[in-house]
Amino acid sequence: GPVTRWLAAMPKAELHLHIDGSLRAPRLLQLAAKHGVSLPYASVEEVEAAYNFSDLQSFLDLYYLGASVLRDAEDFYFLMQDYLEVCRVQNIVHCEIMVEPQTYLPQGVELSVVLEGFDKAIAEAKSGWGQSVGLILSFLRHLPEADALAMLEAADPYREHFCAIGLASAERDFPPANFQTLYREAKKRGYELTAHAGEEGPASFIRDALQLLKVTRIDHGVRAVDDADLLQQLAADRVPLTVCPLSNVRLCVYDSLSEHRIFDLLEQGLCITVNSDDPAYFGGDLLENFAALESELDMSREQAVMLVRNGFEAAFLPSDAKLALD
Ligand code: ES4
Ligand code: ZN
Repeated sequence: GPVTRWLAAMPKAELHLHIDGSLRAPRLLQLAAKHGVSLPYASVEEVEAAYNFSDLQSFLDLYYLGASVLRDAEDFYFLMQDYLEVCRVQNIVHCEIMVEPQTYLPQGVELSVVLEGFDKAIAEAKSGWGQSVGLILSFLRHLPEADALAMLEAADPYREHFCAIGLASAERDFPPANFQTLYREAKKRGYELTAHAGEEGPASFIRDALQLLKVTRIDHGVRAVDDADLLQQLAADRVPLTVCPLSNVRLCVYDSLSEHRIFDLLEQGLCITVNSDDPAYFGGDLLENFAALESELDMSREQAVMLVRNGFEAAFLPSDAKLALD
């Protein structure tokens, strides 16, 4: 629609993007063939037909299977290059990308290899068109906190590569309370702090992420609608929520976008941002998420501008850098 066409040319930020979730079917099949990894798919069509999810776990099973084809620095270079090309085309001038190094350990891939590939693609995008990129060191909550702590330490030599830490994967059985030592250790090291909370899990997990983990931003956070006091606190403190509309529908958090409460949250004064989460799996990049808000929820120009501005307000950037980008 007209609002989305207008947004296309506007500089935007994206703050909630799992790099493994940007691995598209053609690249997935290419890398599987390169490394002789057998997958239950014979074609792009078969891959995409499998992306039909009933909940978060049914998605995560295919997400980790897909990420298992990533083996050497060249693979990580191509993966990052593909996403940064989307940033260029969609005018996403600043992005914060979640990297989940624990995902690659079963394949014997170390963090140094991952960052070698990512760094090359990021350096090219920075010098090529001035792309701004932050990396978020994101941990897998279905694994023990001790594993996360070991990865946090393994990342110490690469501290300057990351702006923040995050917490992803299966939420419901793995509450924020399990990761208090991890977040205390990360804060000591000077990382910014974010965590997935209130996607499939209850509003109380958002409270716990704020109180126990001391996060300053919440990934998803849509279940805050169930807790009026929490909504007031989120609005008063301008705690950003990185909302992912197409993700929420594809993972059945909402039956359809028409039931999404994103504009109620925005009107209540919360710092709501729009993001694509896992665009290869959920059917759209950032602009397609905005397009869906326009077609299904009648997003106005005023609402669109607030969402875009919030993306820069919520970014883990020094305030002077934000003004330069905004
Ligand atoms: C994720 Cl949508 C979502 N939720 C939690 N963890 C994730 N990892 C990748 N995508
Ligand atoms: Zn996510």
